[in-house]
Amino acid sequence: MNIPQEMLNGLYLSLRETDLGEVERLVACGLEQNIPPRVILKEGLIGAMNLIGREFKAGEIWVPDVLLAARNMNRGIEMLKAGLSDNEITARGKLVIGTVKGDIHDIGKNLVGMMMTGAGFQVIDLGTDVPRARFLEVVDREKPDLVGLSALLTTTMLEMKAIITTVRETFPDPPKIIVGGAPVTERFASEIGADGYSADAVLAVSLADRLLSSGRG
Ligand code: B1M
Repeated sequence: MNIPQEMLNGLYLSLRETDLGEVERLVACGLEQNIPPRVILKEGLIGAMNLIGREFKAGEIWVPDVLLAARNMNRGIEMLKAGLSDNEITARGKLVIGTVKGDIHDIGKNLVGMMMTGAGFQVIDLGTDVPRARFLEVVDREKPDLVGLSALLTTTMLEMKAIITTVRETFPDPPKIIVGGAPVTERFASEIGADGYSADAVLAVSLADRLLSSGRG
């Protein structure tokens, strides 16, 4: 069953205008009309978030708009979760993300996490100032496809290399590791052996897709 165009437009506008009540109303309305939760998720919420991501990249909207849109989208996903299989929730892959030890900057990392959620990844956010041991513990438990490391300080970005080395030494089949943050460059990422670097949250989604499809291919 397809989702009515009117509902698609409504979901996009309510996320764009950060109208949480309207997001909840439309998701509830879709469920009442027996539209499958995976359709509401993929076509409705993820479709709308992709458009919002493009607007952000084009400089038409700002960081707080995206953060609020993504927060409201998460509320919509919560309402759908009971009707989604684990497979449908993690369909595109699982990401563990965090800001490395010694660093409490989280705006960019949150943006990346939210864009990835918006694109259909399951995101486990470890927060900020995350010790290496915590990354190891969660990778061991969750077996993610990807680990995302964020750093905003020239001092803390060095911690990324230590995490990459330790993860690879610890796990025989390690997840792909992507890095980002204001001082991080493509060159630095390659020097520390990261699987990928992205300059912004929108590009992080295509990077993740690329890495996972090459891994699966
Ligand atoms: Co801090 N800070 N700060 N700060 N802060 C910077 C980073 C700094 C450049 C400011 C400056 O001096 N010009 C400077 C670092 C200098 C350096 O290392 N060379 C700095 C400093 C020095 C500090 C303190 C040490 C200050 C002090 O206490 N003396 C201190 C450090 C505390 C700590 O971490 N231990 C500190 C503290 C803070 C606040 C708490 C006040 C606050 C953070 C609030 C928060 O995050 N909740 C803060 C802020 C806001 C900034 C600036 C002004 C803005 C950062 C930001 O949120 N940008 C910043 C200056 C700047 O960057 N222009 C600065 C917006 C955000 C959307 O961009 O995080 O780059 P960004 O994320 C981008 C991309 O980088 C990418 O996607 C996002 C966009 O789409 N990206 C990824 C990010 N992570 C990614 C991960 C990926 C992929 C892409 O894959 C996993």
